[in-house]
Amino acid sequence: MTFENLLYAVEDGIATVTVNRPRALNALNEATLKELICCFAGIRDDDAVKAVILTGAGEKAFVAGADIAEMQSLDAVTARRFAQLGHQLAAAIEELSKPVIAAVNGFALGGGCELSLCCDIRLAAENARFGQPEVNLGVIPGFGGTQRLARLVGKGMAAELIMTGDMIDAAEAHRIGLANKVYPSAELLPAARKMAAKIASKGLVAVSFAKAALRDGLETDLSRACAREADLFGLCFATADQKEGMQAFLEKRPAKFTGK
Ligand code: CO8
Repeated sequence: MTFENLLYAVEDGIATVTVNRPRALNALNEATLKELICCFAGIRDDDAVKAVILTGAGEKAFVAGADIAEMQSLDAVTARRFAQLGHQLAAAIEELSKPVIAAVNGFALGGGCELSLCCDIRLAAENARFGQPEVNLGVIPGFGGTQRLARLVGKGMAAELIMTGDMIDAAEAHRIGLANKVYPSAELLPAARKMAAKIASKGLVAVSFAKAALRDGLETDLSRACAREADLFGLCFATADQKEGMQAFLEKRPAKFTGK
């Protein structure tokens, strides 16, 4: 797959998607959002891809938000459509059966922070900065920030970030649970690849069911969520990977998963 505003590479079953507009700190314009949606559809359909890393080009930014120059002239109708495009991308990432790791290599602001929130795991470089600065522009987060940030770090912390527009550094993001781990910049992508490879070595049907249970469970009450988990747990027993995983344990050897 080739794109104007993205770099795309697959190595050893791990796809790396790099938002590539460094001159605008990788800000998301409409064209880039459409390319990301198209890219994740391709990833969904490519059996060779087992895990995904999402990052930004250059040393300064993951994604510094939606493209303010492009957004400036939107009206109520076109702004809603733009936000819906963001939600379409969020759904493509969250409904993907493969794990997606955000490697946050600098500014993750506004739509950039929200993009990282759609990913399953966020790893941050020491120079990462997270924030929802929309109030500084007279708007609110429009790509799920008010919802996903509150679900991840709690309503009070989300309210503080969204209402003050303050940026936080990687250490603080880690402290509040927004970043899973923090690495020196040069170690971020190798660490993301290592984690992606580790997940890709597991039973991938189980990994996708775990992703679905986590995602769907947070959308509903505890008893329905546990029922969903039980359904998916049961379905695991229809897979070859369950048989291989348990057999391998009992035979004291590493499992050879096939993703079936
Ligand atoms: N949009 C467009 N251009 C941007 C953006 C952006 N979000 N961020 C940076 N740029 C551009 C700058 O205009 C500048 O361009 P130029 O060189 O042509 O003047 C270039 O990138 C470099 O930026 P700076 O010179 O400003 O670099 P600094 O190191 O001085 O500052 C900052 C870095 C602090 C990141 C600063 O650029 C900044 O504050 N950027 C804006 C951050 C922001 O407010 N983001 C939120 C945008 S609103 C949003 O995301 C709402 C999402 C809701 C809907 C989304 C649907 C998908």
